[in-house]
Amino acid sequence: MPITPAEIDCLVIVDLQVDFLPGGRLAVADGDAVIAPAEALAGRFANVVMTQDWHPADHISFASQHPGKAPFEMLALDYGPQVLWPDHCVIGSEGAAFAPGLKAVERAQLVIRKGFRRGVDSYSGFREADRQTPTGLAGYLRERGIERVFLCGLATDFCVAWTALDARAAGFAAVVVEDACRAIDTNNSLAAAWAEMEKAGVSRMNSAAIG
Ligand code: VGL
Ligand code: ZN
Repeated sequence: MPITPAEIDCLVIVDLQVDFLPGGRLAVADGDAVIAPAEALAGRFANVVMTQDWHPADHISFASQHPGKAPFEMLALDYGPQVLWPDHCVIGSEGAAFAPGLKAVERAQLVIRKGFRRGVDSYSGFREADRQTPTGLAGYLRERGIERVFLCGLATDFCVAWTALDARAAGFAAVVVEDACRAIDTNNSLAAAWAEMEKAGVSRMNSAAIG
């Protein structure tokens, strides 16, 4: 039996942005395959929120800011280990825009931008990488009476996973819609993310089961 999204449910579309799509600056393999299922899901939920990775040009997560470092290397920062990335989703750039023609943008009631502080990354739509600074999303969802979030978008092992984990930490039920996500998978990150999500009580579903 498919489950029907109700008023307590919210779809969270994570970072469906040009730089994460094929041809983008931090392209996720097969990333454009999530567009159709994400669009279909957006039409089935009364409540839709999107996140948008939104970095200043000199963001600390960019390998280009650390002489001698290359993308996908790790660096110890004051708030913990940080993967270094190619420059991506720079504020106002074309790469930071949502996937061209994405109709879900019209369905979205809120866009949460994250990672806009130079010195702190934010994979999660709820809390920055210092694990302290809130984005405001938990309060927004609570005020709207949301109890369960369904997550889709890019990338499964980073922004989708961290957002799902923080949804659980904030007291929401969390469901990752697997066929509507794709992963970066660097340094075993996908398996590690799923292990953490399972431990935290994040469930997984296919979009065919929702509607
Ligand atoms: C993401 C790496 C860096 C993501 C964002 O959306 O998963 N990954 N910034
Ligand atoms: Zn980023």
